Amino acid sequence: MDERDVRRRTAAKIPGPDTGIEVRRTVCNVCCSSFYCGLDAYVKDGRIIKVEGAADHPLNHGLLCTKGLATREYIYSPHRIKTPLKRAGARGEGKFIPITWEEAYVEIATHLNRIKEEDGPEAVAFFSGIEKWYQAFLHRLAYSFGSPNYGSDNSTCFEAIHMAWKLNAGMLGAADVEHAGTYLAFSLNPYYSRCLDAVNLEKRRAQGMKIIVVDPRVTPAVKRLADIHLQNLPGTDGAVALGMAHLLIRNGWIDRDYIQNYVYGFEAFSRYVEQFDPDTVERISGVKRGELCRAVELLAANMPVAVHESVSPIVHHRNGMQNYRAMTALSAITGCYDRVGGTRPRVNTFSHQTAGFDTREEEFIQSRRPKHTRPAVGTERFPLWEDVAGEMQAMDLARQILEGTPYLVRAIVGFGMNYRMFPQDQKIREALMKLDFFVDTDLFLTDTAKLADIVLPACTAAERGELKVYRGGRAIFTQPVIEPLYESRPDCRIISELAAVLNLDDELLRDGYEACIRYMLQDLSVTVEQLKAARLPIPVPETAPYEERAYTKRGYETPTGKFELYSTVIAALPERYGLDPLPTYRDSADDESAVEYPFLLFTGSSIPHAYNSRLHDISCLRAMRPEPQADLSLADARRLGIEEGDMIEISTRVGAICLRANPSPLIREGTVSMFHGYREADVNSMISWDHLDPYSGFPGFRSVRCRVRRAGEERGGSE
Ligand SMILES: Nc1nc2c(c(=O)[nH]1)N[C@H]1C(S)=C(S)[C@@H](COP(=O)(O)OP(=O)(O)OC[C@H]3O[C@@H](n4cnc5c(=O)[nH]c(N)nc54)[C@H](O)[C@@H]3O)O[C@H]1N2
Ligand SMILES: Nc1nc2c(c(=O)[nH]1)N[C@H]1C(S)=C(S)[C@@H](COP(=O)(O)OP(=O)(O)OC[C@H]3O[C@@H](n4cnc5c(=O)[nH]c(N)nc54)[C@H](O)[C@@H]3O)O[C@H]1N2
Ligand SMILES: [Mo]
Repeated sequence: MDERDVRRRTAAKIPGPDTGIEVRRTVCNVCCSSFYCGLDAYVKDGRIIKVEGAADHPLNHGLLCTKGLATREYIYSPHRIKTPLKRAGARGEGKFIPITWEEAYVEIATHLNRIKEEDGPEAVAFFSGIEKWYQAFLHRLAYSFGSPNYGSDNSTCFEAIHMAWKLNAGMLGAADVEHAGTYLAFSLNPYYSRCLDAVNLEKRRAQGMKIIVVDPRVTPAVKRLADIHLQNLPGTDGAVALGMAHLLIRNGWIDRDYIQNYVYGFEAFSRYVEQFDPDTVERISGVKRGELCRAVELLAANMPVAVHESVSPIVHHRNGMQNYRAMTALSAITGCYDRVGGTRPRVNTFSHQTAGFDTREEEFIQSRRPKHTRPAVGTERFPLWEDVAGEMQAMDLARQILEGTPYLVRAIVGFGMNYRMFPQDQKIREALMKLDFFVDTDLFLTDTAKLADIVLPACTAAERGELKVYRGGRAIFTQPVIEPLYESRPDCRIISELAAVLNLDDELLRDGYEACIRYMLQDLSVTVEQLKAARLPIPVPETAPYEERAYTKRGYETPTGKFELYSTVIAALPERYGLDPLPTYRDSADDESAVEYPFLLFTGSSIPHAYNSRLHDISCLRAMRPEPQADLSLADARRLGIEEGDMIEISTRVGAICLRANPSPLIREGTVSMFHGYREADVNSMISWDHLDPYSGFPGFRSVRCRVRRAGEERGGSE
């Protein structure tokens, strides 16, 4: 082959000894909590020059979404932090000087150990953003340090769903889509948030599975998947579910045997749902009575029903946890819980993924849980929280820092912390400004990192090796495909090194990531060596096949051993909390302000090309929706004289922002939809930090009263 040929092959990125291009296997980690798609990185001279989906990977079969395809731009972003940094100017000024890792560690150890000595270990909180891969390690670090104050995105994401399941059935449930007759999907748009699920749902629909989508918006899922779309108002899912229960019970489309043997509180529940007749449900939720009846008929005729386990929209409301319990009640009264084609009980295997085998991850964390500490942040305010989540409810963190009650929190050790994920984020920002010491670890110098005293550079999944587990009982230990860029390090290495410099009595954590993984996998017959040598996730022999009703027969892990429609755990709480044992429905939006703030703002639906606050600076992705926008219905826009692209002001009792209007036929009248994550249109600055679900502490991100007007107009023109 002549030189020209090699040049052409190199330009075409063809791997081979002549071109010096090697294909190395890793995983895509942009959607850190959803899928870990197999990724082939084409590497030349230590640099990734191209990525594609791994064709032979059992999960994604070569597919990659827009976000994964931007992996190279993400890894080589000019905003990556290159070295550890130390604050040079005033806090928040964003001025830093580069320092060495050793200097950074000395600073961190000195400050944290001093604060611990002065005010106790609880005065130091450890907080992680949504990135999952190091969370168990950071949790253990907090515990070994002696602080119960480890918290994470769990304070706003998914964990309220776990709470609902735990109260009802003692453990998590997962919809068995593979065998369902009907898929009852409250809030479903996998085309944007869980792309691979969309592929599977299309296949299942072609095989005859019926799909009912409950969603305030008309989405690709509604268009491509739904047999019936119930377009409800945000936050009214509880009423819709209770209305379905009403119809199922009234028509006798329930499983009396199952109810009699395995359900607790059915009588009280069925009395309660009597009031949720289709007319009432229509009045509350906006779902037409005929549509509700049609949906219930469809699912009754196509059993078993699998109720979709949404990730967060259902629980991002002040009555969210209860709404979710109402949804899960449908599985119980139809006898579809712990059943093929219904909902299967599940336990997390590792790092928030369910793979069907057990690891010692939970023990890895809990064995270090400090005893006799002061209560973790938020756990007195939200009494159900700690038992389920095993961490602080960070929605109370800003308040505790600012007020200093019941005790001082003076320092935060942040990993991937993004203050903008909090409601009324100016409060948590104010709290971060007030801290004696704040260290943040991230890939990028984010607005949160800019508030830190010390910033540590982490690396991406391509630059590290880690355990990943997969549905169907598979696992792999990935290998780095390139060296960590600049001076960045894998988070888990940083955590181990922190354990050492803080002089913690935790040998295992100090021994590093791999030693900890060996500990967690010790009961399995696969070895770390085998997992490391694998190109594809390999089967773990200890994976237990699902056995229908096995869990039911053993008795659920609830106080009564039954599926609790009436929660005995809630009933046992002191009355002052005012929490209901039945999955009662309440208006999630603050109705007192409905006249002044007539619109219902719901925020946070996933956009295809960004992941929360990530990827907004990647130009090829940003180009798809360059500016933040607010979607509102065509009718509302017409009434307010708003046209596409007009600047509008959206305001709530807490704040206001201006952004462009996107009148859309896909939105319900009376509602406004906005994506979160845009720093120049920070929707969370308008959502009160007190707008929280009293059961879970979750913020009501998706039902906030607001008003809308064209920007620059006097108040007279507003609505
Ligand atoms: N209004 C509104 N607000 C919301 C929501 C909503 O629906 N509406 N949703 C809520 C939900 S469900 C969630 S999960 C949160 C989002 O939770 P966030 O934690 O805000 O999620 P991200 O923006 O994805 O990631 C946070 C940070 O992690 C960093 N990061 C990425 N990978 C790594 C890594 O490997 N190591 C380290 N150290 N850092 C890394 C990123 O650069 C980013 O700065 O937002 C919540 N806030
Ligand atoms: N591309 C992309 N993917 C993501 C993320 C991202 O930012 N971008 N974020 C990740 C994170 S942190 C999370 S938690 C998940 C969330 O993922 P999902 O749980 O899938 O949630 P969303 O995509 O936010 O919303 C799904 C649908 O719920 C609807 N919805 C909103 N409010 C309500 C309501 O009150 N009731 C009902 N029935 N429907 C409602 C929305 O209109 C939307 O169409 O996605 C993850 N995946
Ligand atoms: Mo989330």
